[in-house]
Amino acid sequence: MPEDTIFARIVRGEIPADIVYRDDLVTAFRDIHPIAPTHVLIVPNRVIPTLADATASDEAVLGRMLRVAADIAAGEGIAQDGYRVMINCRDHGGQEVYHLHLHLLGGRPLGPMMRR
Ligand code: DGP
Repeated sequence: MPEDTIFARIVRGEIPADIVYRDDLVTAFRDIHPIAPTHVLIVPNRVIPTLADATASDEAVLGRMLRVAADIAAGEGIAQDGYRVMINCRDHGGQEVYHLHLHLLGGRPLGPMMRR
């Protein structure tokens, strides 16, 4: 069942995570394998497997994910220098966990977006 993703279990409090924010639509927690000093994942509380599965009825939660990313970046003290938000989608996007999530990365210069 899609409700049984690892991130759904974190949202439900069934497995531990370093939660930095939660509200009625989204939960944010630190990535278990950070690639930057700040590496936070922001996920919808209700499972949407990938960005490609999002519909018009998900616009509120998609917007909330971005707003919360900006608020967390401000709280982490990385907004002034800047940061990156990223969503990996499906196979070619390198998505590993099929529960939509936004990566918030910052705290050091992140370099160009991708290798050519
Ligand atoms: P992606 O490739 O976009 O699907 O990234 C998945 C991220 O999820 C990856 O950076 C590692 C992170 N992750 C996987 N399992 C767990 C977990 O159990 N807890 C936490 N906090 N992060 C996890």
